Amino acid sequence: MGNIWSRLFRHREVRIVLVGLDDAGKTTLLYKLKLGDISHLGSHIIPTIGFNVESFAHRDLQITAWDIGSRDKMRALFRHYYKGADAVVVVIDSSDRERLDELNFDVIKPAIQSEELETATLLFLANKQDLSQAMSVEEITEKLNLKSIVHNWSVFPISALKGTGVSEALDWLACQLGSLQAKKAVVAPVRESPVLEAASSDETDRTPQRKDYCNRAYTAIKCLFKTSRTES
Ligand SMILES: Nc1nc2c(ncn2[C@@H]2O[C@H](COP(=O)(O)OP(=O)(O)OP(=O)(O)O)[C@@H](O)[C@H]2O)c(=O)[nH]1
Ligand SMILES: [Mg+2]
Repeated sequence: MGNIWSRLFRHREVRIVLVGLDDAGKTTLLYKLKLGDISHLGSHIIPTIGFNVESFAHRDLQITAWDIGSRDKMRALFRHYYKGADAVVVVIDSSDRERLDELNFDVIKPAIQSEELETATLLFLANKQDLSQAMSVEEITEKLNLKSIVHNWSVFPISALKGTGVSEALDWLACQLGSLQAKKAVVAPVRESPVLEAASSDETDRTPQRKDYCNRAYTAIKCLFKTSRTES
């Protein structure tokens, strides 16, 4: 009985590493995940020298997240943090078109070629979506050639500063790392808002909603498949 109880309610411990270029928003994301409200931090988040590490619960996972400072010379040190990592989260400044090649060369390529990360999940976060000049997920996927990656990966649009998109991305990640609670959350049907339903007589107004259903259904199917493989 005790065994079943602890299997159902245990917090599985996982380790994730946040990487990217400097100024991408890794530390902002780390504290958003840890604290929820970061409005009081204001300008207290300064460029990271070395690393920050924080632990927090998400669904039935206990996540330890390592946020590695990414000024030029520090990027060579990323690989030292990869051993034992369940996932790598690549935080991208979506408003910075100029540095996508640098990101690919200095961060993404070394990560996907790293032996330590052969079985790790890769989560790409298109951060700073609150900025008007932010690139879309589609544009980033194409420019970084993400579809050629053989790892288990996905990309989500977020704003670490505002918190938008963060829980969806984290649910996807948790799901890939075996969280039963995250699986239930993404499988749960999205209720259609009566207000939206009444207001959107025009077919085109409903397209984003349908797209959302499709995205969630796709995530749920992938998630179910993944979890059943983990369980068997
Ligand atoms: N507009 C906007 N700004 C953001 C967002 N996330 C982070 N920033 C800003 O981007 C700047 C850099 O954020 P950090 O979290 O320090 O970036 P970092 O990736 O940790 O950078 P290093 O420590 O140098 O590697 C700060 O001014 C943040 O306020 C976001 O979602 N939207
Ligand atoms: Mg930082």
